[in-house]
Amino acid sequence: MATTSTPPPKTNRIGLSVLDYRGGKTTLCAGCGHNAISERIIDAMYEMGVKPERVAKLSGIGCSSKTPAYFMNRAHSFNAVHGRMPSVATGAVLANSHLMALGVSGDGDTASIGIGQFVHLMRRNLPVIYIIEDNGVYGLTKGQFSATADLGSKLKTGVINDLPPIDTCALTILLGATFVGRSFCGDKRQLHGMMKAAIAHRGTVMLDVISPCVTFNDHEGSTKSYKYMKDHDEPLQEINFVPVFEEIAVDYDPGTTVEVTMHDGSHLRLRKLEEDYDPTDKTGAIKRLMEAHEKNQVLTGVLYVNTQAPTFLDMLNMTDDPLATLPQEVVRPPKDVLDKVMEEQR
Ligand SMILES: Cc1ncc(C[n+]2csc(CCOP(=O)(O)OP(=O)(O)O)c2C)c(N)n1
Ligand code: SF4
Ligand SMILES: [Mg+2]
Repeated sequence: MATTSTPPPKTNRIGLSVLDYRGGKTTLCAGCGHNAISERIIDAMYEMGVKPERVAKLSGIGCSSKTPAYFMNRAHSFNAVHGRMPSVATGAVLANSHLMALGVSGDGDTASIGIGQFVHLMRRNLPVIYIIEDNGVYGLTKGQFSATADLGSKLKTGVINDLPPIDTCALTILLGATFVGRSFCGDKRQLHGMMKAAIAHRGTVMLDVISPCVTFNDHEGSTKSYKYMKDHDEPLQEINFVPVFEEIAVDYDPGTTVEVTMHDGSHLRLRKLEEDYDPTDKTGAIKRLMEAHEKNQVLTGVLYVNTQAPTFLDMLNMTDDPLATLPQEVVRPPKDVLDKVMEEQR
């Protein structure tokens, strides 16, 4: 008699199924952009075959900062104080350089209360993937404008924002982040490619992902709504990422493609939609962002990438073995050496 059996789940190159990358059930509002970003993180980590136990999820406070609970429940996790995730991330990476640090924050957590810590993280080129789930408001505290809200954007109550926004991409390109991109949670394909490249990058990745707050900032007059993004999204490139463990199939006309070789040998292919856009040109990237603001465009894609800059770990000349794993006899001078130092002070 024939028996029916369910086929074994599909697995990645380290033998894990996508279920191994899942987390708790989301408690965010249905349709919140942040949920779509969690899904892209799950897909990218699964496809890149990242061991969940190697990942340290870090966040601050906000709806966005709650999301690490909704993916990769086998990873390490630290929910820091509001706006203070960068210092926790720095400490974690310095103590254990083998961890892959994944910071998830909001526009309020980053650009309002957290701006002081954020700017110093960005100028160090610490290996960390820092994602801003950007909805232009403090969703968790019921929708006040954040520092990324655009000039003239309107709240549900009719209040108009009369302050200019902080462009986190222009700011972090200037500060020294080495992989800077902007995407939209509704652009599954683009965000997916960018996430995978972010995983392959060694240095600071800053991804600003426009992620509409359906409850407080998705109405007519908001510049961070699904409709506004659909009408004003200006993609710079078509992104194709080929991980080092996959065979490279040439599918782009080389004349219109920029290819970046990542630290692990993976290839990031950017088919230019704008002929003159060069993502390795820092000044050009900032200029193009400024021009987009003037035209009310939201420029998306890989805005800047630099795979040559030394990381904070290189600059500090850290040991290959993580500090956290070094035994006492290595990190602590023996008693006779300490006695000698004390003797010299007398
Ligand atoms: C020190 C401190 N100040 C203020 C608050 C209140 N608070 C909680 S979340 C938040 C803003 C969160 O906004 P954002 O980072 O954009 O996250 P979102 O909820 O929009 O995803 C504020 C002001 C707090 N928790 N702690
Ligand atoms: S309040 Fe806004 S940001 Fe928070 S979960 Fe709901 S839709 Fe998302
Ligand atoms: Mg927000």
